Amino acid sequence: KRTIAIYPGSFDPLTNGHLDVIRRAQEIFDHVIVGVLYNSSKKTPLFSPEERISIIKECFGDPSVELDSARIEVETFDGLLVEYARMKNAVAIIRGMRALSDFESEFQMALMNRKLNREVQSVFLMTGLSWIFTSSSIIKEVARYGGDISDMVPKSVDRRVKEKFARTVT
Ligand code: COD
Repeated sequence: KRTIAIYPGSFDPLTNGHLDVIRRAQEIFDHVIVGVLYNSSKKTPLFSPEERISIIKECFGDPSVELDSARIEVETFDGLLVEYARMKNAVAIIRGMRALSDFESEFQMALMNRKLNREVQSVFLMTGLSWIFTSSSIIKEVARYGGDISDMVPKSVDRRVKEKFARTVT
């Protein structure tokens, strides 16, 4: 039986930290579904869900990213994560952990998800040391003011973020 895991997130935009989590998830599960979901606590995204998906797909196609793209799917879902997991027959929800600050909200989310759906387990993968301070929000903040983010994101994300801010008057 194929084991399916969902890696849900905002991915606004994808970072090397996210890619690191996906690589680790591929070592455990047969199939990884990267789900671009809506986080109601995050206002005004930089990229639309469609743009985020096309960015992720573009990165997966790049051989230097070293992912087995045949075993990954990317899609968006508007609704409860646990419903999405049920629909996809996923056995696990993957989340990445950085510093201690991630713990509280992740713990809360995992317990709520367990209450809503007992058939799916939350699995936490620790970040690689290089990505401990990498987050989509810090990347956007740095890029908005012209800072260099090239060592924290895949090449195509660096380009797409630059394009976006070139068009946005700040
Ligand atoms: N290293 C390792 N992991 C990382 C890194 C890094 N540098 N950066 C981010 N991550 C991890 C995050 O910890 C997270 O686990 C994942 O990658 C995705 O991160 P984000 O920031 O893109 O996504 P979030 O945290 O905004 O995603 C939240 C969801 C969209 C999954 C959540 O809001 C949700 O489930 N929404 C659907 C509605 C729902 O079911 N809500 C009830 C939840 S209890």
